[in-house]
Amino acid sequence: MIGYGVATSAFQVEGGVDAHGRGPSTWDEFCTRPGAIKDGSDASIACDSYHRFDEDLELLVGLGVSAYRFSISWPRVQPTGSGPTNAAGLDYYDAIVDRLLANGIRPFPTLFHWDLPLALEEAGGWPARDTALRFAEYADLVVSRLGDRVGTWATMNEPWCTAFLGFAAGVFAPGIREPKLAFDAAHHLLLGHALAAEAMHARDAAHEVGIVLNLNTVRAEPEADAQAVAVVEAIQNGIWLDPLALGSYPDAVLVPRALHDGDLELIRGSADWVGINYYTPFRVGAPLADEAGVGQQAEAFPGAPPFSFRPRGPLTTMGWEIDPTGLEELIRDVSERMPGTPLRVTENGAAFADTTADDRDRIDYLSAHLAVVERLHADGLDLRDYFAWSLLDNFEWAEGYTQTFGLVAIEPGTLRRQPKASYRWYADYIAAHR
Ligand code: IFM
Repeated sequence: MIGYGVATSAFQVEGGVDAHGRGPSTWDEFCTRPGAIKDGSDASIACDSYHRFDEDLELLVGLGVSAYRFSISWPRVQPTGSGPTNAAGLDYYDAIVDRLLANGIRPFPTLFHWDLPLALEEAGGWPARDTALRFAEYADLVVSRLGDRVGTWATMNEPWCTAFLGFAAGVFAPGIREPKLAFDAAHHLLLGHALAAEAMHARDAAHEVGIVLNLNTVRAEPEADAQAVAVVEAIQNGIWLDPLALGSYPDAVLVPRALHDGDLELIRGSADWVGINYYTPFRVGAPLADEAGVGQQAEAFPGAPPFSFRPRGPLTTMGWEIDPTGLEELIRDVSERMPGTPLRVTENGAAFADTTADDRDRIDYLSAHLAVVERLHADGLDLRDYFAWSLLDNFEWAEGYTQTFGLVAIEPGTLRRQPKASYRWYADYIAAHR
């Protein structure tokens, strides 16, 4: 049976960045840099979910979800990323877990959704091996507190974004453009996942520890450079799936300098399940004459010969092509590359302008993608959950508040939650498919 849920992440919804001993994160700092966030905003208040979890819970109950995917803020739990725990931070998530369970909702936490404690970023961040070790300690301390009630865990969310948008394109925190560091960061994110899984399993072998990846179906336009297509595929998908499934890095990518003997043996087989975040396929074409093929996103694929992304309409306001067949191809591909590994769709959704609360375009998007999930599940693929992104309109990273993915809008100023038509539609869908 598929579990239907919704997803959020701590930095995007919580706010309360100074509350009860939370330390600063790399994203708090990144938001202060002129030009880093499109609308000059930050996430200091966001949806204020830190203080309004009651309201969010009411929305979750109204939807009838079987699971809620949220993330735990590392700097709230361990303000400097190592050393003493902030008791108030752990208490906060402990209460969330209890309240979800009391309402029949399975807590589905992610341990790292990009908000690295700033002290760790200043000590080298993910390109430094020590960050992977600290992550495993943090994972262990969270599981030691919540592990009696939480059985399924995600370690990392979309490590590609942290590594390649953060260290190659430089458009995400920490805003660095040194591709070799991106490969080192990628390796340490995988290593951190594997070390955390080891520590969590040592506490209780029954914990199901997975990793959430933003994988993409990569489509080649006729004039595309084959090597560019291979590099895009390898950096988006293979650099994560191959070490996890095969214990090796794909030929098309630079082998990280950070690789030590024994690391790949540790990483191989370390994911009890894989979460797929799918929004759009990537269509790779020849470079465009006016920009020599190097757009902001192309910089996130170091080593690729010049190319351009050529999304075909219809597009969401993120400029992402809408194509549910890409989800089907992707899930089939991942299930072949990771045989026997349960899969989940851990994020899927769309940003639209939402000029009225009647967001028919989002309903169409979700229903088309859910139809794929139902079909694949009926075909016998081991697909366990589907999470719509997102419960709430929230802080969309470098896009600030300019992109709205929520089933529920947030009224500016009052932060009042205003369910859209898609919220009611999803509630009906869940009720009909339970
Ligand atoms: O908002 C993000 C989320 O944090 C990670 N996955 C993609 C979403 C939409 O861009």
